[in-house]
Amino acid sequence: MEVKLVKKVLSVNDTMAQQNRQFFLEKKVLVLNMMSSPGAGKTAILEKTIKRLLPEIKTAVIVGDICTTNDADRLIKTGVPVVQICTDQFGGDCHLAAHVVRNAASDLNLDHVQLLIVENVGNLVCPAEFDIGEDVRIVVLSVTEGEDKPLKYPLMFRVCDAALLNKTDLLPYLDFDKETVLKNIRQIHPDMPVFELSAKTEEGFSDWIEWLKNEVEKKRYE
Ligand SMILES: Nc1nc2c(ncn2[C@@H]2O[C@H](COP(=O)(O)OP(=O)(O)O)[C@@H](O)[C@H]2O)c(=O)[nH]1
Ligand SMILES: [Mg+2]
Repeated sequence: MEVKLVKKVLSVNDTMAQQNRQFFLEKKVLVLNMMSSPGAGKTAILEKTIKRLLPEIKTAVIVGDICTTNDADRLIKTGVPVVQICTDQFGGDCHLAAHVVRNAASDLNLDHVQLLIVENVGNLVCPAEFDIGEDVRIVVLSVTEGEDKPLKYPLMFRVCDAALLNKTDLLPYLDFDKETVLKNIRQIHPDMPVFELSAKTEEGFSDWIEWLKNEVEKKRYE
C-alpha cells in the first residue's frame, strides 16, 4: 500500500516536472538543480559562481530550505533575483517538488534570464528522486564528508550530470583520500565530470565556470 502511494506521488511529480521542462524550454532558460548534504557548500559555491557569471549570464536563483531565509539573504547580495522556499510551510519536505519550483518560478521574471539555479534542500536522498524539470543536476560533495558517500548514496551520484568536490583548501588538514573518492564516483557514474574546487579560495573555479557557461550556451540553441 505504502509503495503504491509513493509511486503515485512520484508520477504526479513527474507530470508536473515535464510541464516545467516545457515552460523553461519556451523561456530558453537553463535550469540547474544543485544538491548536496547540509553544509557541503552549495550557497558558498553559488555566491562565487554568480559573481563570475555576471554580467555575461543573466541568472536567477530559487533556494529551498526547511526553515529560515539565511541562504536567500546571502545570495541576494550578488545582485540577482532570489526566491526562498521554506518547506516547513507545507509539511517540512526534505526536497523541492516540481509544483513548488513552478510556483517559485512564477514569482520571477524569466524573460531575460538565461540561467535559473535551484539550490535544493540539503539532503543526499530525497532530492535525487524528485524531478523538478531541470536540465542539469549537480551534486556537491565536500572533503569533510568521507570518501564513501558516493557508494552510500548511489542514486544521487547516478542522476547527476557533474560533481563538485568542494573545500579542497582543507585537504592538508584531513585524512581524506581524494583518489578513493574519485574512484568511488567513477564506480557509480563512470563518465561524470568532477570539478575539484574551493569556494573559500576559488581555486579550481575556472574549469567549472567554463563547463557551466557551455551548458547555458547549448540551451540557447536548443
Ligand atoms: N574551508 C572551507 N569552508 C567552506 C567552503 N565552502 C563552504 N564552506 C563553509 O561551509 C559551511 C557551509 O557552507 P554553505 O554554503 O552554507 O553550505 P550549504 O548548506 O551546502 O549551502 C559554511 O561555514 C561555509 O563557510 C570551502 O571551500 N572551504
Ligand atoms: Mg545553503
